[in-house]
This record gives sequence, C-alpha cells and structure tokens, in this order.
Amino acid sequence: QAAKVKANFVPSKDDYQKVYNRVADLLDAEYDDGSYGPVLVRLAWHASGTYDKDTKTGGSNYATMRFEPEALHGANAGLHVAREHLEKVKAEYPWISYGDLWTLAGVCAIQEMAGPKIPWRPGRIDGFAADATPDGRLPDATQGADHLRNIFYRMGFNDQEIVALSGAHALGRCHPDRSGFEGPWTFAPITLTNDYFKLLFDEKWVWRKWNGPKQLQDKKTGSLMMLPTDYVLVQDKSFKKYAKAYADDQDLFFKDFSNVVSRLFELGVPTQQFVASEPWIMKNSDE
Ligand code: CCH
Repeated sequence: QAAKVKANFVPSKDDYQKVYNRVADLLDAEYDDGSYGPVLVRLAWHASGTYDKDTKTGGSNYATMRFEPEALHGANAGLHVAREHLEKVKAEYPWISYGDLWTLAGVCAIQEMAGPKIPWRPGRIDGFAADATPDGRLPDATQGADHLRNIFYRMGFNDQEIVALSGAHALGRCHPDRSGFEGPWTFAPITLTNDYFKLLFDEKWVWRKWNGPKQLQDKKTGSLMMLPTDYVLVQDKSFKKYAKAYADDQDLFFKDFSNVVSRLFELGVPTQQFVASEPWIMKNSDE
C-alpha cells in the first residue's frame, strides 16, 4: 500500500480538492433516493461522534471503524456501504488517510446537497484497532433528552449545538435492515434544508402502529418519520427554543450547522496534526 505513494509527496489544497471533486462525481447513483450523500454524512458523523472530551479518546483521527468490533457496533449497521463506496476514491488517491477521506466526503456530501460550506482541513492519520472506543458512545434513538445530553455533552457540545447537529436528519432515511426504523424525515431527503425543523412544528406526529421499534409518523401522509430522539427536540424546553429558531430561519440553521459540523469532524484530532492553522473552504464541484 505505502509503496504506491511517492515517498516525498506532500499533498496541497488542490490535491484535496481533486479528492472532493471525485467524491462529488460519485454521489449520484441509483441508490436509495438517488445519492450516496446521506450515508456518507452518517459515516463522517459516526467516525467523529465517538469522541470523549475527558479522556480525549475516539473521534475522527484514526478511522477505527475500519476494524472489528467497531465496524460491527449496532449504531454503525449499514455504514460498510459508505466505506466501500469510498474505496474507489481511496484507490485513486492512496495518499489520503481514511479519517481525512471520510470527513472530506461528509463535507462534500453536505455542500453538494445544497448545504452550507463546511470548513475542513486535513491531518488525520490511520490508526489501529486498538485505538477504537467501546460500543455505546453514539446516541440511541429510542431514548430521551437526558441521554442526548449525556452523549453530546461528552463530545463537548451544548444544547444549541445538539439541535443544530440534529438538523442533518433533513437528509437520508432509516433502513429496517440497518437500524430497524423506516422512512425519511423530509420530502426532499437529498437536499439540505431546515425542513426537518419546520416539519417537527408544522405536522401532527403520531406513534406508528407496527411491529418495528417505536417511531412517529406524520398524521397527514404517513410517509415521513421522526425518531423518539428527534421528537424530544420539540418537547424539551431548552431544545425547543433552538429548534423553533431553526424552523423560522434557514440561514441561521446553516450558519450554526456549518460551525458545529466543522468542529464535529475535527473531534479527536490533535491540533498539531493539522497541516493548516485554519480550516479551508473547499470549492463546490460547480464553482
Ligand atoms: Fe442520525 N440516524 N442520529 N444523525 N443520521 C440515522 C440516519 C442518519 C440518530 C439516529 C439515526 C445525527 C444524530 C442522530 C444522519 C446524520 C446524523 C438513523 C437511521 C438513525 C437510527 C440509520 C439507518 O437505518 O440507515 C440519533 C439517535 C441521533 C441523535 O442525535 C447527527 C448529529 C447527524 C449528522 C450531523 C444521516 C445523514 C442519516 C441518514 C443516513 C442514510 O443512509 O440515509
């Protein structure tokens, strides 16, 4: 593997832009709602969201989801699809680390799905299975506000940031063979909007009657879903305040989402490893 990379090759911002562009080329496909974007965002998030600020373990630095048992953690079910998809890019740009590739792919997916710019910089290194964190660090969709706070405070985020991050559920869908839940959160699951927050307030949500795990559906069409942890954002007073602000103002959501996702993707990476003192803004494929 290492032999394929020229010994003294130091990639520039342009080289990372080439990787971004290649990920962008490969987004559209006959897969789910027509794009690999949502599952790539989920990969970048699950690679980063294992961080614990007290022990400074976990996070995106070592890309430990490549190894078992982390690859088999329940929360990561289905993410092999995203990892395998990105192997095509890795084969063409073997010098990039997996942590950089996964987070850059998440940035690309968000930007290409009409989201805001996500400042990003490279510097993650490939680690080993021994660097993996134990199961249970990612959120459990069946739980409530206390659980969300325990999980996200451990990463170093506050209530406003928990709500902003949750807006990612404008994208993608739940798969019965992955999480057990079923369906999309919005009518436009491959475009980032603040619809997730709008729908939380504007629709009447009722518990779905089915054999699967407890989830809500919109009363009007029955085609949209919310997880118990999504619904908490309009039940808990502190969360609700931010959810309402994002429902009313997509620009505010985009600004806060950009800031918090940029930080999320850098969790667990020692500052001295970054090659640039400030994160970069990568160009969209049509710029
Ligand atoms: Fe999420 N998410 N997520 N999520 N998630 C699922 C899918 C996506 C929770 C549970 C689930 C974030 C936060 C939470 C995405 C991004 C983010 C699924 C369905 C569950 C369950 C998985 C499946 O069946 O395929 C819970 C609980 C939380 C608590 O806060 C955050 C934060 C982000 C990103 C910033 C995206 C995108 C998806 C769609 C994936 C796809 O394949 O379409």
